[in-house]
Amino acid sequence: MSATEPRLKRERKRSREIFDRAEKVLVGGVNSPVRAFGSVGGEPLIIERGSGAHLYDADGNELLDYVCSWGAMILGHANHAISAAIADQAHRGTSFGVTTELEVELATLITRAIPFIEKIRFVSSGTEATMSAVRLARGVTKRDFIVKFEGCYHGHADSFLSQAGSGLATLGIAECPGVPQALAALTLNVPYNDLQAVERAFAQHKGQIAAVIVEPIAANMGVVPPATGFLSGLREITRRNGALLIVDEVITGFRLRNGSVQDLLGIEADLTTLGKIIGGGVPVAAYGGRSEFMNHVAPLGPVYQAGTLAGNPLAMRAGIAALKQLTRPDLYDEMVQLARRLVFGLRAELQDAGIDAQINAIGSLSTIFFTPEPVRNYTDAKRSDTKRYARFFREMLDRGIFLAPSQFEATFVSAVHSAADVDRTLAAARVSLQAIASDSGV
Ligand code: KE4
Repeated sequence: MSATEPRLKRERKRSREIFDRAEKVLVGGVNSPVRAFGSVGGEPLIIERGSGAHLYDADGNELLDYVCSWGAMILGHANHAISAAIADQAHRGTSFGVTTELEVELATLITRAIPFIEKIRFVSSGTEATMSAVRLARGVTKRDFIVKFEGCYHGHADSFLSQAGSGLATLGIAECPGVPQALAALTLNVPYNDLQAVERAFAQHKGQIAAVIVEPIAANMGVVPPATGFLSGLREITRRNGALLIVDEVITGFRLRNGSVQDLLGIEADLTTLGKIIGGGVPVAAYGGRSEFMNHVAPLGPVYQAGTLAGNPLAMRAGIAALKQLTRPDLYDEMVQLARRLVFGLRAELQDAGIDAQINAIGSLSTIFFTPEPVRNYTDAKRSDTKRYARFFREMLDRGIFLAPSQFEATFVSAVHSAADVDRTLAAARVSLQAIASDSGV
């Protein structure tokens, strides 16, 4: 069967039956909203297993995976070393609620890779990491306001759920019900890449802003790279105003290099959050920074944060097995080369199909925006033709290519995608884009 033929040939009977049952016991049939495919239409996937760069649904359909569990699976699915480490630890105990040497080992791997993180605290999700980092910043500065950027997403803690990206952007939720107005008012949203807006926020809230939290490369409004000078400007403004800079690297941590993307972007945060890749596909996230800040966290200081399964040995083993593989020479160069092949190829296919679109790309991250204008912030991203993105998503999925089920997410190339995978993707894109180009604008 050619790469361009619709591949989801098998009637997805079993997937549909499972999803019907899922909808009876899981809210919307999912455990995270974006998995419901609300903005792209079609039936949500039911995945049975993954291997390398491929997923297999409940009906045995094979899919080439560019979601990679939202970036976590940089080494692909069922990575042998990670699976072996998890299997071994399972027989030694999965959680003790007491410190193990494994936590020290993973923390040491991270702090060696990111020296400006002197101390770390493991948690079980990116949300916990960012929520805790903001609480710490408020505790250290004794200030209440925070600045975040429209379209950035830092997890689902109350302070982040206004003008947020990812699932909220996907569902068009600008302000989330259930967040007390008094708390929401303490979050100041400004446009990404707009330093003047940040200056204005500080001028209007002198001495009141505890921190600025930022994705160093925005990936939850689709991929939007930082403008030249934006991040260094944030560093200068926060330092000048006595606020902390929190850089949220839940996606970018170990994504573009074996460590922090901040080294590539010329900044050093006061606090950095990590997740996804550092757990090797098992729940691990972390926040960390210089001891002068981290030592305010309990039990050393009064800023409280805790977690039953934080640093559990099963997760630590997975994270250690993952990070030890990211030191392989050329691993990142090869990923970037492959990502470039994909992006340049897609740009050529879009041009051949006569479709106006932008592809924002950096490292192994990219997003197609169906708009003729550059996408530099959330307002630009929302101008994209999301119906056309949804159509492209469905056409590609029918040909066995699983892209992000939302315009406001990123496409991830992993270390196990191959040149043949990219060529297969480009062949499917050619046919999909030609099918779309003949639509009346959808
Ligand atoms: P979690 O709580 O979902 O582990 O992490 C929250 C988070 C924090 N910071 C950044 C930059 C993030 O991207 C995320 C979570 N990412 C989304 C996808 N863009 C998770 C996918 C989902 O919500 O299902």
